[in-house]
Amino acid sequence: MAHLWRGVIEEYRDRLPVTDATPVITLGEGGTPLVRSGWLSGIVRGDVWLKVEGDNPTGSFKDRGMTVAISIAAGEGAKAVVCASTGNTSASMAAYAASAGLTPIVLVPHGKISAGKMAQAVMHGAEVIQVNGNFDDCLTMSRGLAEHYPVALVNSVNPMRLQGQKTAAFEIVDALAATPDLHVLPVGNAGNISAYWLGFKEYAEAGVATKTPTLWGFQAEGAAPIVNGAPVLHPETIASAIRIGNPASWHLAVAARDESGGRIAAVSDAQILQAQRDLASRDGVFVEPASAAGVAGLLAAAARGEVEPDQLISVTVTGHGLKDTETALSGIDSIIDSVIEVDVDAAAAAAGLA
Ligand code: AN7
Repeated sequence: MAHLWRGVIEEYRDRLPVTDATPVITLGEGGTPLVRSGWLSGIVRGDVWLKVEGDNPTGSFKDRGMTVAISIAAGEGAKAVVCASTGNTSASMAAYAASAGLTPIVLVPHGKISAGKMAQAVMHGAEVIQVNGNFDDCLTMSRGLAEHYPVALVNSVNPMRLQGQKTAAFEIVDALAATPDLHVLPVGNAGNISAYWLGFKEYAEAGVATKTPTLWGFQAEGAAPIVNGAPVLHPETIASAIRIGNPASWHLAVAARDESGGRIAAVSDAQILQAQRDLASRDGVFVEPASAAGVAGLLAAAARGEVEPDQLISVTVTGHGLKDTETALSGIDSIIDSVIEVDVDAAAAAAGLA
């Protein structure tokens, strides 16, 4: 039976703050694959599923929130939209703004955005403003712009973003026809963990889900304000998407952690890069570094014997590996294995077949 996935607003309209008058700005986001990870399942002696959010239209989970935020902004007559970003929010906002005919204005930390994400914002027609500061400075500025100038703010402090992003939790429960015991994901500005908690709670309260999962969030060691219990003035990590020192949804994330009986912990850049390589080479799922933080955290917990066996576990991998090929390849000694002449036997020898 033919079925066209209609994007998260139409698929979950009755659970989203839209009306019949809201123009639906969609690129077909959501409906992303849930891929079983055999090696992770083996390591934790449970059943581990990856929610592959890099398969969204602009390559990250941000599209779920952006379809709702941009639709609402367009419906309210906005002409321009603004966000601060480590790269994915700006790529997503620029695409949805282009589709809606709005002017996208992007504030990013100078020199700290991957080339792929920058290309997306530029190609979608954004006014890209590089700021000599970090993400947190950009967010302060973007709030200031929205307060004093005719431009709508679509960072995740806009509650419409979390409303859209909660649909990922719905999809996991719908696809598994069960509620995970544990859900794991990266944490940066802390909107997504807050949104998942909204979604899981809503499904449980509506009786669609039988329970809520425990939530485990992972920050990068050099950008772990929630773990440290204090803002990080100069956050540093190779996972540029989560290089954030003062998350906007800090309190919501802590509430999600505590209400779910979960944890927010830190992983090192080395653990992140190893998890990224393992996901790519063992599961065939290529994610960007930040996206591997959840898997890195799950592995670290398993190594300490902290993962109970026989659990149903979902792990969100948040963005596509093609977003940042430079970082992915930075840890690889040589990306060219061999250069040969046009000769089958030489190819066989180079490939180790002969
Ligand atoms: C791939 O784009 O904050 O904890 O400005 O791009 O909801 O912030 C990106 C965040 C995880 C963290 N994985 O999610 C931005 C931005 C990827 C990301 C996160 C981000 P939140």
